[in-house]
Amino acid sequence: SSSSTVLAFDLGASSGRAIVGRLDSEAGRITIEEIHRFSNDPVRVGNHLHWDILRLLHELKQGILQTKHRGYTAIESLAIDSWAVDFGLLAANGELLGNPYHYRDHHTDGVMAKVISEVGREKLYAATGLQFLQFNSIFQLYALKDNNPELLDRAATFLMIPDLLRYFLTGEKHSEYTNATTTQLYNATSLTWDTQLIEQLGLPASIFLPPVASGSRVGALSPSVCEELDVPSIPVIAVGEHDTASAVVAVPALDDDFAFLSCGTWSLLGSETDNPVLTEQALDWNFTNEGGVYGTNRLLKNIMGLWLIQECKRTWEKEGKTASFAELAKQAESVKPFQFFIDPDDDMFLNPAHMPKQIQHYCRVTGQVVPETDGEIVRCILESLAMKYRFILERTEQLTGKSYRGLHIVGGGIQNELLCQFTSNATGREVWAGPVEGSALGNLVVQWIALGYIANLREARKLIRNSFPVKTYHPTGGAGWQAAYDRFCTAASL
Ligand code: ADP
Ligand code: LRH
Repeated sequence: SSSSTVLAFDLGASSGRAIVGRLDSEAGRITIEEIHRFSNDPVRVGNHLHWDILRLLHELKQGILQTKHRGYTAIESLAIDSWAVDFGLLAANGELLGNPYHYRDHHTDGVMAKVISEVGREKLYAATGLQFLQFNSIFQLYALKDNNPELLDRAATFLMIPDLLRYFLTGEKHSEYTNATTTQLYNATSLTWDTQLIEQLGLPASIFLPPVASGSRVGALSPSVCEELDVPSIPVIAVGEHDTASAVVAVPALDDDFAFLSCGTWSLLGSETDNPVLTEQALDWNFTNEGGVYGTNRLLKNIMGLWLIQECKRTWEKEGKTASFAELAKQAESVKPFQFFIDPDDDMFLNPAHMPKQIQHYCRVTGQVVPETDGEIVRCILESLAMKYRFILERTEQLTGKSYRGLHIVGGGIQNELLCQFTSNATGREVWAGPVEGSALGNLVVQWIALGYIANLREARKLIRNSFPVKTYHPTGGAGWQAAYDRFCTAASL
């Protein structure tokens, strides 16, 4: 038949969703229905921050139940994608050891410097192609050596978050390629775990499973899950299980060379390249090379993203104020432009106790006007993000030697239209916003490629382009943004 229905679970750091996708090959159209959405709330226990992994499993099961309740009786497959770098460790008997740590946990503070001094910055970059972020799996594992050695001693298997949840659903243990490349323990050239590096750091090489290619069939819902939920067994596919890999699959680009911004909790800005870019300049600018589906490479940089706003919102809610993301953007809109800038990527913003105060602190110590109202703080964040996007977009062009007419933005962040407009203004280029559910769509289409319904990545992008609206933003506000950019660079010491 020419139509197919599959299920995607897309877990972001702020929320997760279950989305059913229907492909009508004859009409060349995809339609989606969100059947379940849930917040993803990390839990602080003592001094540590963990993911609530069993609750996430519970929510996946609720999503599967919803397919039944909504009459989707012929789901051909399902797949999971999620944020990168985090993992669980299994004991020899297959049980999960401890609660996976959240990448913003402070157990990796200071660890990166130790590992760099042991291995060398150049050597680590040449091997893995990965940007240095203090929470990469390599630093988390190294931190465990000191803080929780019993856990590492007992570990038999390393599974990243989607691998782990998939294992809970199927009983099969597999490591998926795109996510493995975010650990900083995977060799970008030999495309295998870097056993030499792993052993040099005194980590157990035996816990890492050889990755399966994205788009592989990796089992089916286990008898125990089927019995519990009273559903038929559904085949499970390992898609680009890193959410950013899936988001970039869904960029509805017409050009072969395009720049993208995957905009959610994080802002990931860069371009697809045929091979990892491991130059001195890329290392110096700390760009990353992450594995994509079907042999693609993503050259990009993490920008702190809407985390800054999420954290302000969470803080204000604790203080008894309630304003939605849309309302906060509205408050920001009426604030006078270009009064205060931060470097969104300053380490001080990774996980501060009080985000609004941290932003005020940054402005104070850099000798700027200090934002006081909630609207002013949000304005400061949005303008600073847009400026940082310009900065990284221009560096991306220098690294690839290409120039980009505009910027594709996908993800939940496109609902912030002010941010999209600011980004167009700051970059002086068109912004093409959509689709909003980028990662889930990338997840869905790779399932359809695996099932034989879509020929390849190019066809998948064309289908997405034909099926979902893309909103174009044109630069406005002219010279003001140019002059302000120089002030941003000064405030951010760039
Ligand atoms: P993740 O997958 O990382 O959890 P999403 O892609 O779901 O993140 O994007 C969530 C972000 O989108 C929120 O942090 C918020 O800033 C933004 N957002 C969502 N809805 C709106 C809205 N109606 N108006 C403005 N911004 C929004
Ligand atoms: C975005 C993301 C990003 C990683 C971060 C930990 O959700 O996967 O690509 O760097 O989370």
